Formats: sequence, structure tokens, C-alpha cells
Amino acid sequence: MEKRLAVCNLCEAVCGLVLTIEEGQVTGVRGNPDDPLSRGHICPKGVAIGDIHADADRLRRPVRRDRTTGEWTEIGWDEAFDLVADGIATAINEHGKDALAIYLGNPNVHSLGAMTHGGPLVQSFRTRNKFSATSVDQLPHQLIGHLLYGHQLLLPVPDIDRTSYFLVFGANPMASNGSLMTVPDFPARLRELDARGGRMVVFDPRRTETARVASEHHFIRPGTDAWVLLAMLNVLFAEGLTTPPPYVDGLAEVERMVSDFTPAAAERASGVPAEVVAQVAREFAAAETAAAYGRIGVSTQEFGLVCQWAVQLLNLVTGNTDRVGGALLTFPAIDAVGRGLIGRGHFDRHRSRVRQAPEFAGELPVAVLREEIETPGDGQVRALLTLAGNPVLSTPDGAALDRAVEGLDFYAAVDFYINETTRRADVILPPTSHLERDHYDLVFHLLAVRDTARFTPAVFPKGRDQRHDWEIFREINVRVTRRLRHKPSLRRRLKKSARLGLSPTFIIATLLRTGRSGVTITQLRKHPEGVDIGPLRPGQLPDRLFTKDKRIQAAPAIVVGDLARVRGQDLPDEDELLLIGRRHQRDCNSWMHNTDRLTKGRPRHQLLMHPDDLAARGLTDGSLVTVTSRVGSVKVDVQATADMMRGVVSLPHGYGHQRTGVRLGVADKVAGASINDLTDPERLDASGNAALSGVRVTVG
Ligand SMILES: Nc1nc2c(c(=O)[nH]1)N[C@H]1C(S)=C(S)[C@@H](COP(=O)(O)OP(=O)(O)OC[C@H]3O[C@@H](n4cnc5c(=O)[nH]c(N)nc54)[C@H](O)[C@@H]3O)O[C@H]1N2
Ligand SMILES: Nc1nc2c(c(=O)[nH]1)N[C@H]1C(S)=C(S)[C@@H](COP(=O)(O)OP(=O)(O)OC[C@H]3O[C@@H](n4cnc5c(=O)[nH]c(N)nc54)[C@H](O)[C@@H]3O)O[C@H]1N2
Ligand code: SF4
Ligand SMILES: [Mo]
Repeated sequence: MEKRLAVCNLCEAVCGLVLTIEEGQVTGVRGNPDDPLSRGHICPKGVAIGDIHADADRLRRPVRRDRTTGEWTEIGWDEAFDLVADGIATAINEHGKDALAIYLGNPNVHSLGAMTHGGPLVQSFRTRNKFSATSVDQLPHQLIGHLLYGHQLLLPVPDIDRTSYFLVFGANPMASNGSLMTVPDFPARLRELDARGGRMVVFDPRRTETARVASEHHFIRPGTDAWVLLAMLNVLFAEGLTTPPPYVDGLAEVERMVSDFTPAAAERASGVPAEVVAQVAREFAAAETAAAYGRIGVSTQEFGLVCQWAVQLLNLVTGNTDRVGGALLTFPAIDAVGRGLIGRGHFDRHRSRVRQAPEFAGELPVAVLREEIETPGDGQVRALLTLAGNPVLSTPDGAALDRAVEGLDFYAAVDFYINETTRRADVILPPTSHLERDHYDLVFHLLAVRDTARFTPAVFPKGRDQRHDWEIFREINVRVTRRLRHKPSLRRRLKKSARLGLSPTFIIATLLRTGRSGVTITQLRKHPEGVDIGPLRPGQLPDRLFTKDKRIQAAPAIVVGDLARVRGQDLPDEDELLLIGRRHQRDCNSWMHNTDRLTKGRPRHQLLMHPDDLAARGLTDGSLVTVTSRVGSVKVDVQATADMMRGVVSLPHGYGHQRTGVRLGVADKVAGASINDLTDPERLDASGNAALSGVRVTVG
């Protein structure tokens, strides 16, 4: 029996783990109490990390699908790489570089190798048809970071450990463990907030796990948060409660912009009483320290961009940005933002071919992927490469995307499961598992509530016939380039292959050595539990701004322009139903449904609905109902609960695995429907993010 320190990088909380290993198997998993960030925290998914590693259904070797019989066969790596390179190069040679579409799913940000090697691979194809989970997630945050602070990932993090007032819109960290706020051990941090007399106030259309433990929870009609947030800014200006720092410009314009968004108007749109809107704004301003935070519920909606702007503005105008207990910038040992490893972002440099949707940082909104595959003409997508991800379950109108993907000339996936999307692939290349790779978190140290650093060497050696994701990326690059008719210049090729030739761990060691933090790889190897750098530091602004003049322009034109759309919002009638999503602690987006540990127990796939809404339609709790939107229709069990706001129903995302027809192990126990068979790809916010929340549906 052996004890090994490890990391759980399944979600953004990146908890430190202590594994028990017996005969090459994980037989026990605990949270590591010595980890300076996660402090012993663990959730059920962390406990299941060994199950994924041991899962017999997890692919270890490449597989190829016969298009006529649909049968999968294991093949060797050499053959697999040739197939992938042939398929991709043929599409590019015959139809041009935009004929290849690439989709990067969420798990890429959780893999060191994908972070160091994914970018160079994707850039090497120079396709405009680049997509990722960003545009069904946090694109509004990134565009606002870019517009206000000059960098898409220069995002202040709520200082939850020291704040006295935590204002939360559209997030459920009790289930999600935080996002764009790496906050392992959220429950304990919240208890500490309570103990020091602090408060957490939550706005959510569902009484969530987080709402239950909040000091106050207010129901809010989906998609109407902009009204409430703008009215809070209105109150702050109207009552002279603003104390902005000197490096912010354009506040007179902001004051004008929000002047007609009164608490009364907010009440009409959102259902939140006007007194509550005004009261919360006053309390926020009066609190010794306060931090506003808005996540998925207020980014994957029609006014995601306005909401994320308003959340930043609440912190800024009350002087809470860059101060202890407010929202602070991190100072990670490898400052991927400061050192330019992650670009600043750019917006609308080009547009999608069919719908003319704007790019952000070189990516197009994934909601346009289907039409780019199906619409004939120059630049039509003929081949697809997905790197970790499942867009058929995770992007709007997944059923239509599924049909489009089926019609492609060629599709290759880098993934270790056959999922609802990769089942359409011609070839799947499986990378090593989470426990077989070294890990240093290039992304989540940037977004963590405390500055720490941790390097975790692989727990298990990779098998003889296995490849890391970065090795797969490197080989794809080499073999595709060899086959291209129009090759990049020799200089570019050499640069690319030099970059892809370095191992991720070597890159990390070099970045540490050349950084200013003083943390070295030797020190991190000696302290696998992690090294504490300390609480987040105030007083970093305006120095760390990426804006040209080191000032913040508080009223970006695109936000100003979008307020007209807010004013004209088509609000739902009394008897209409709006659909929202949810997450459960034991889910991980669309995957990890292949372990018994995470799928046993009570079913959790149901449509949640207020008992009055059920009664009004003559429906009964527990029955099978049909949910219909403009886009599609699904059948699912309904569960009555007064935790839902009236007029709002909720489905989890990442469900509906039974559609596949391929064996998904125990996944068929996780019945239910995919919420994204109902969501609408025509609904985007101003940044191009899919408005997944607040979809009009009928239930019968
Ligand atoms: N309606 C609705 N839709 C949503 C959301 C919502 O709240 N509501 N949430 C959105 C959000 S926030 C996100 S991030 C997206 C997620 O959407 P996606 O990124 O498209 O989907 P995931 O389920 O995260 O991807 C899981 C796949 O990645 C594979 N995988 C896991 N780890 C690795 C790895 O290390 N390497 C490789 N190569 N593959 C790996 C798994 O085997 C699995 O097949 O969904 C979005 N969709
Ligand atoms: N257990 C678990 N943890 C996860 C994930 C997972 O799938 N499972 N996924 C990870 C990923 S990729 C991400 S991005 C994060 C997301 O992290 P969170 O944003 O915390 O995720 P959710 O739990 O979906 O919380 C969104 C909340 O918004 C509410 N909501 C929906 N519409 C609206 C609206 O219009 N207005 C308001 N105010 N609220 C609304 C929903 O009811 C829900 O409670 O979680 C990460 N962690
Ligand atoms: S909260 Fe759970 S899934 Fe997230 S890192 Fe920690 S143990 Fe892993
Ligand atoms: Mo996400």
C-alpha cells in the first residue's frame, strides 16, 4: 500500500488529493488537508477519479469506425495518425483551410498538455472555423475583461475569505465548486464568512443549494438580471453612493446609461421587488467590503454581456475592485496573463460566413457551427476535429448539430470516450488519463481566491502503447503539415515543431525559472501539497491594466449600444414558462456518467417545476411530460418542487445519453433528456455567447 499526493483537475476547484494505491489501483481517495488552497476539501467526483482511470470503457487505444456497419475497431497509433492526417489534409487541400472546423471542449483547460500544446496545434491550421465551449459559457466575462481591463483573462476574483458582503447572481458554487473563481472548500469558506458576521445574497430563479445557505435569496425571472443590476447602479449614482478609483473614465456616461433603469422598472421585468433592488444596492455600498459575482446564469443568457459588465461596475464604482475583501487580481507563480502566454483578445475582426456572427480572440460562436457545416459555398466546413468535448450535448440545438456532424466528409476526435458527438467520428485518439500526466494549473491559479502553486507529477506511468494529449497534438501537426499542398513557410514550421517538441513539464520549469515569483520547480517537487504564496494582494491597479493608457473606460460602446435591446426585451407573459439549466455536485458537464459511484442513488434528471405550474396544466408530479421549444421537443419525468420560481422550469445539462445507441456502461441509468435539444442557436448575447438560459417552452 502506498500513499501518493495528487490533484483533482476535474473541475475548477483543483483540490489536492491523497491517494491510496494498491497493486497499481487507486483504492482510496481523500482530500489533502495540507493543501494550502483546498485545505482538505473533496467532492464525490474527486473520490471517483480512480474509477475513471480504471473504467474499462475508457479508450486506451485509437479506434476507427466503419461508416457502413458503424462498427468500431481498435487500430495502431501509426495507422490512426495517418487516417487523421489524410482526412484533415484532404479537406484543406481540396476546399481551403476554412474547410476544417475545430472544437475545443472544456476539459482542455484542465489538462496541462492541452494548455501548452493545444494552442500551437490549432493555430497551425489557420482556420476561421475555430470554436470552443467558451461561447456556451464565459465569453461575456472574457469580452468584458478585454474591454474594461484590456485583457480577456485579467478578471478580478471575489476575495471570499475576507469580504463582508458577497453578492451572487446566477451561480451555484455549492454544487459547482465555483467558476472563474477557484474556490475549493466553498462550504467552509461560507461558514467562515457567516462567523465573521458577513452576508451572502443570492439572486437565482431556483432555490439552489447555494440559495439555501445564503443570508438572503431572491427569485429572479430568467434573463432579466440586466434590469436589476442596472437598477442597482442607478441607485448608487442617484443616492451618491459611488466611490470609484481615480483611474476610471466614462462614469458620467454610465450614470446617464442607467438613469431610466429604476428599481420599479427592474421589478416589472424581473419580479424582484423594487425595495429589494434598492436595499441590496445600499447594503452593497455600505458594507465594509463587498464583492459582486455573476456566473453561468448571467452569462449564458440574452444579456450576458450587459450583466457581466454591470457586475464589474458594481465592484468598481463602490471602490471594491482591487481592495481587500472586494474583487482582487491574482498573482500566480506563472502569470500567464502578465507574461503574454494568453493573448489579450480581440473582437469582431472577422465574422462567420453564414450568419455574420463576430469572432472573439479568433473564435466564432459555437452556435453557428451547424450552419457552417450545412450551408454550401466557399468556406463550407467539410471536416471536423474535436479536442475533448461533446458539443452535441453541450451546445444549442444539439440534435441538429448531430445530424450535421453525421454528414461531414471526415471527423476525428481526441477523447477517451465514445460520447454523443465522438460516436460520429471516423477515428478517435485517446490521450492518457488524468492520473497518468504531470499537472500544473496554468489557468486556475489565475482565478483562485488565494495565491498558491502546485506541481503534481503523474501518479501512474503511461502505458507502453499510450500517448499524452500533447504528444498526439504534436504528431497530428507533423503529419498534416507533411501532406499540405500549401505548406507554411519553413521558418514557421520549424518554430511550430520546436514549440510542440518541448514537454509541458519542461515548459513549466522554464516559465517558473524565468518568472518573478521565486517559486521553482525543485521547490514544487519537494512540496507536492502545494506552496502558499499568500492571500490576494490589493493595490495592483492601475499598473496591471492592459489598456493603452492604464485607465479603465467604463462605458464601452458595445455595452452602451446593447441597452436599447434590454429596454426592448420581450418579457414573458404570466402563463409562459422559461427553461433554465442546473448542475449537480455529482455531475461533470456531459461526462463522468460512466461510473457507478456517481450515478447511483436517486435519479436527478427530472424537469423541476413549481407545483402551481403543474396544477395549472393538469399535470401530476412524477409523470412523463413533453417539453417543447421553438427548436425541439423532449420527453422527461417531471418533479414538483417549490424550489422553482413560478413560471420557470429546470433541466440539468449533459443528460440524455440513451440517444447514442452505443454502449455507455452504466450511463443508460442516467436517463433523461438533453436540455440542448431545446435551446436555440439563434439566441445569442452581444458577445456571441449562446443564450441557453430563459428559453420559452411549453410543458404538456
Ligand atoms: N444548456 C446548457 N448547456 C451547457 C451548459 C449549461 O449550463 N446549460 N454549460 C456549458 C458549459 S459551462 C460548458 S464548459 C460546456 C461543456 O461542454 P463540452 O466541453 O463540449 O463537454 P464536456 O462534457 O465538458 O466534455 C466531455 C468530453 O471530454 C472528454 N475528456 C475529459 N477529459 C479529457 C482530457 O483530458 N482529454 C481529452 N482529449 N478528452 C477529455 C470526455 O471523455 C468527454 O467525452 O457545456 C456547456 N453547455
Ligand atoms: N458538479 C459540477 N460542478 C461543475 C460543473 C458540473 O457540470 N458539475 N461544471 C463546471 C463548469 S464547466 C462551469 S462553467 C461551472 C459553472 O458554475 P456555476 O455558474 O456556479 O454553475 P451552475 O450550477 O449552472 O449555476 C448557475 C445558476 O444560475 C441560475 N440561473 C439560470 N438562469 C439564470 C438567470 O437568468 N438569472 C440568474 N440570476 N440565475 C440564473 C441557475 O438556477 C443556477 O443555479 O461549474 C463547474 N463545476
Ligand atoms: S471540487 Fe470535486 S471535482 Fe472539483 S476539484 Fe475538488 S474534488 Fe475535484
Ligand atoms: Mo464551463
